Amino acid sequence: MSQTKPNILLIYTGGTIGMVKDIKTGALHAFNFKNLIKQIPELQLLDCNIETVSFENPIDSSNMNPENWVQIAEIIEANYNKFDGFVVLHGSDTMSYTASALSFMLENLAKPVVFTGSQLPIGDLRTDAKENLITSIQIASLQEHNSSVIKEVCLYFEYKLYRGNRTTKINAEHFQAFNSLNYPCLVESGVHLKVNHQYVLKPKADKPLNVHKILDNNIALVKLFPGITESFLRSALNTKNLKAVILETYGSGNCTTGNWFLEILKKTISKGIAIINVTQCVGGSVNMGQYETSNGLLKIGVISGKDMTTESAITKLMYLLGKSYSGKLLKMKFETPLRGEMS
Ligand code: ASN
Repeated sequence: MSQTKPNILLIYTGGTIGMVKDIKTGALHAFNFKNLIKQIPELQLLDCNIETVSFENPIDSSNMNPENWVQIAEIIEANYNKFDGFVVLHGSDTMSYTASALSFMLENLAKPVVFTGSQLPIGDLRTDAKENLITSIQIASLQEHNSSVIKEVCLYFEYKLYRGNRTTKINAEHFQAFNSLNYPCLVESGVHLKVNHQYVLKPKADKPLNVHKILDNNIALVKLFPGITESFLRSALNTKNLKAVILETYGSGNCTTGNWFLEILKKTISKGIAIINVTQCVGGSVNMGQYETSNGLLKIGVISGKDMTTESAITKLMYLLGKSYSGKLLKMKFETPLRGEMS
């Protein structure tokens, strides 16, 4: 057992958790991080040392972008040896994207990186922020045999810790804003913290953290819907500098068998643009070939996103394209689980 208290770094990026209402407009906007800490004197009761660092200009997470992901990764990289765990305060709207991105960017991570936020500001009487923040810090502090219990990028919200790259925001109203339908939760918070050890990633201990900072966002996301037009699809896939497209298909990876549709996709692939199939469903997996309506995709060389979330597929694609993978190598890498993001 470690004799010293774990050191936790709290990274504040913005989000509802630290917002206040503009008296004139009634709209929520980010406010100074120091005020956030003042709101939670309970933090002093935790059995760990907490240091904080904040984005110079905290943002609503709808303004998050890959440069901000690099910013978060660099804060973790610069402080990796000094701290035992990291808690990232982030708006809930795009938290699943950021958590997924960071999971790919932080290779050989052997310490917890816990994303959390809230649905109501921390100063609100009925806030969910305090529980989310306090338990996230406790989870990031969990140690066993002198090493962190959680060694991956995860997301804590409303009594559950999930693998970050398995989550999706499912509700803008409920305190349970996230879900992870294709992977069980890692920790449940009740009277005790129940760690589901069998589901936690166990990375090889001897490799140093390797931070990947090049992300290529020359990608597109196309969600299929009955009635999608040829002209829309054609123009979307003709986007300048496009390197890969994520197609959100129906059910287990199905789409129309219309000739025009498969012809456009075939032509796109022949130009060296990769096409990835993920499902619109929040749970379950793409299984090309199970139905006639997905057989065509399989034949023309569409890549399977299997049971990945769209958030994870987008960020994994940016990460792999950032390594300049293309063709068969991109397909092979994409279809291989890298950080527990697919089954
Ligand atoms: N718009 C907010 C954000 O994502 C929503 C939230 O944090 N609950 O920054």
